[in-house]
Amino acid sequence: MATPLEKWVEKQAELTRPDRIHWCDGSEEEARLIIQKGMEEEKINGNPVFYPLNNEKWPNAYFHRSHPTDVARTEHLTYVCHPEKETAGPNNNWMHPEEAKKLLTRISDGCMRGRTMYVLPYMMGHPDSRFAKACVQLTDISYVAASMRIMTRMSKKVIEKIGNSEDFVKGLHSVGDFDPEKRFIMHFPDENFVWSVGSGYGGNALLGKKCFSLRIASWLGYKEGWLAEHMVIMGVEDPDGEITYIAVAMPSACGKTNLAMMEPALAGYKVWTLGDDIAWFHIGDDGRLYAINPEIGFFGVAPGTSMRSNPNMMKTLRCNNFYPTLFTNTALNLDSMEPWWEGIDEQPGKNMLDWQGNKWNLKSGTKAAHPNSRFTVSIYNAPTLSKEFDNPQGVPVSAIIFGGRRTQLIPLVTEAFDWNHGVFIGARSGSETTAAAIHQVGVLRRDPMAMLPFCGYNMGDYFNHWISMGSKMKNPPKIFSVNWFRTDENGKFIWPGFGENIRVLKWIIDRVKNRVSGRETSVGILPHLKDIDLTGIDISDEDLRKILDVNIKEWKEELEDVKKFFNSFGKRLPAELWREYDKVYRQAL
Ligand code: OXD
Ligand code: MN
Repeated sequence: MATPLEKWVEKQAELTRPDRIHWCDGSEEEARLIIQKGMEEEKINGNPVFYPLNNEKWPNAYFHRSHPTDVARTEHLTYVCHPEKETAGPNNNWMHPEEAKKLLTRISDGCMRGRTMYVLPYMMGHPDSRFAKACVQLTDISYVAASMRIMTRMSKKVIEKIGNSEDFVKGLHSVGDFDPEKRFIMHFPDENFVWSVGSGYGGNALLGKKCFSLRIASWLGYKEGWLAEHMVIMGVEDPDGEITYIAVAMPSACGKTNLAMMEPALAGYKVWTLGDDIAWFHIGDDGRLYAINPEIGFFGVAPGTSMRSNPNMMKTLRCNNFYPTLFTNTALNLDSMEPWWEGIDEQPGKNMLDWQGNKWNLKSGTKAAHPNSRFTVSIYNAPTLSKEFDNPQGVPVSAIIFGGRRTQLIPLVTEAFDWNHGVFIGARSGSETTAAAIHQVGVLRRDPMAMLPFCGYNMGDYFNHWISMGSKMKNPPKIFSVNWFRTDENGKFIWPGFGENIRVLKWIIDRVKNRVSGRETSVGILPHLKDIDLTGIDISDEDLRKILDVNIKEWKEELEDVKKFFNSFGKRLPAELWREYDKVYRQAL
């Protein structure tokens, strides 16, 4: 008798009609075979899916060049298909589930012809964790199969775990013919199902990541009393050897990965990495908030990554273990067969190809690597991996930080007065857009909790859920806002960032431990200048004052914009957030 899983796979195969079906077991040998198939048989735009790289310098690493139209998340083609539009909210594109399925059925008819369907069984979360979820994704491209094995706990044991149950998360993915006109990422939250066609890009095609672990999981969290968030999880060890766990929300390409594995510039501090993108939070019996990272890999932005900005990532990328490392849409040095990107430590070689495979040199006047070129690498390679990473309970979080890319206004660091004020800070957060999604780069958009593209339901309800989570915790984390990106009149960053950010984290930890007092302002609690440790860096008191300043006139403009944004959620915006808004607004007058 076929199991529900086997029946489901069979049904998808009847529609998509692959030549072969390969049930993956997650083994190392299988990963090698899949990559080999990508090098020798499968093609994108007439080119192999994978190229081998210099194994001595980049062990077990492979290069992938995507279809040129397929380089980032396509938010305008991403839909959340609740039965009611109102449930999806103004923050999501919506289509009725039946209509969406009809459309995708038409597009997917026979789409895997001539190809292999890979059946990928995987867990999001440690298999021993009661918060983990069993999932199965189908895909028709080796790149996605190989990437999913790096990013998730893929194993045939998941098939045994699912057994005869219908309770597993389903993902159906096909690259189709990469036609942007037939590209859709559709979510069916009530069925734990994601259907993605026309793209091989990580955020559109690795369905355990944004699609399940954020969009669908946020909906599950809303119904079941937990949170799925777009956050780093890190432990900061202080000179006494005590570790404080912190979760940090920042929009895409704002340096979350660098932060998660930072080499602190202050003596005696050490950062331990638990995750760079996704956190699932549950309230523990002790009334604290516990976080797990459901993933086991990094899908990070390559440009700007170097021994200066992120030495631990450079070591991670050059480490050899059970999992291969993939580079996507970087440039390629043809003499040494090494990946290259803007901001890496070495100069480009003489014989370079850009991310599209064209001859390139410094005079070409274009970027060699795509600004959203990526690496996919195992977290187990990281020298900073926390010893708590595989703890099925997760880690207790003492501080939540909301950040964004704001060249003006938002101070270097601010502490919320309490949980609800912290939720207000998260909800009003905005950031200047980057290349991680297809839209105009560098414009300010409100991005509450860095979840605007990832919240799988109405954000008004999501804010209510955050408020109610606070009321259920005896010991909620303190909430902060940070901004590393303030610029001066010449457009130069004022704060040095990277490993120097530990100076801000130190203040945050000192506040969590009640070691320092703060300065109350209308927008929150700010540090006294003397409490930011500046030993060993060259930043003037005047500059520090500037980035810890509260400019009331500018805040009034900001609040007007926040009001417009809040109004878009109508009655669903919680009264608590309007109360917090009014408090700040009144003081700013
Ligand atoms: C990511 C993103 O890739 O947020 O993590 O876009
Ligand atoms: Mn992300």
